[in-house]
Amino acid sequence: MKIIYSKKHKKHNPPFEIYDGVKESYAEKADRIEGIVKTLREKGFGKYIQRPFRFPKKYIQAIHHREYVRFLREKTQSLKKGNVLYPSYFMMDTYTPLVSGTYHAAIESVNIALTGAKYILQGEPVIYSLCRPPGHHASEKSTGGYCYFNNAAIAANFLASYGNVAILDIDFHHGNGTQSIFYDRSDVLYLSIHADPRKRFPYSSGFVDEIGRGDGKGFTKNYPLSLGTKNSTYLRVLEKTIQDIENYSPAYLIISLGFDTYAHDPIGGFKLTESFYSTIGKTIANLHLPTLIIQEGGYNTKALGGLAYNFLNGFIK
Ligand code: SP5
Ligand code: ZN
Repeated sequence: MKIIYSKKHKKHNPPFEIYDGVKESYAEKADRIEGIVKTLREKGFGKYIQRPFRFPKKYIQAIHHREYVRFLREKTQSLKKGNVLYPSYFMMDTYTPLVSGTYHAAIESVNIALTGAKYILQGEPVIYSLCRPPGHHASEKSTGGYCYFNNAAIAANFLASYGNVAILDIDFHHGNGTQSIFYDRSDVLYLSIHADPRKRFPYSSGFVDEIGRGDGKGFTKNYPLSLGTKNSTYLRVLEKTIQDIENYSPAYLIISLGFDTYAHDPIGGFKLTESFYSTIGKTIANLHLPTLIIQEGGYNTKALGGLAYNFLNGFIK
């Protein structure tokens, strides 16, 4: 399996986030991706592409407003090394600050997703795009939830020129950005399994009555689950989404993959076990669709490598 990676993510290193008015260490750390790479290397898993291709800005501008893209570029350029910028216009929460390396890292994260999509078009059956920063909370003109550009949405929009795309979002949090971006479209199906938004970020979306609008009506589907959800319940719901995808019969599948569903994730709240990730991978692989796996969240830096290995190994078996 090809794994797309770049070391440029390390330039994005916010020192803290603010939660309940308290400064806490930044959960979306560089060690997340480095930990995954370390474990997969030790196990001899995957073939690394270390230099993602570069793509024209038009692919980002197809999803994000030009003023938003310009804001992120110019603001980060104006920041001195070590400076941090917290909420302002285009920035809606206290988890998603700008530092001097943020824009370049976020652009490279998009390149990682698009490089994966390009390989899928060339006939690769499955690609793992190790995106960081993550993307699924970023909407047309807003950062949020550690996300700046919506990597999965940009890749989905790129692939949608060649055939319908289903996005299966299995991060612990609802992908409000991705939902919003495709809410009116029928050529991209958005499905998400996530924590009850009344209890967890992003709070304001991810409810079952959000089903799309206009042409997109019926092409968004949310599966919120209670905190404490275990393997067995999760698998039943995952199988429902597999049925939804079969009914839709897309040409391509994108997985927004979060490991914050893990029982010992520091900010999650489900009870999924380590070995269960191979069942998740295997269940999705049964669709036999060309699949682009995009990394989203997951914050137990020590466990992430094992979780990724189990998921990917389950997928290819
Ligand atoms: C991509 C992704 O998974 N984004 C998640 C964004 C959630 N951010 C809010 C969580 C704040 C966590 N800090 C809680 C520490 C409790 N002491
Ligand atoms: Zn998440």
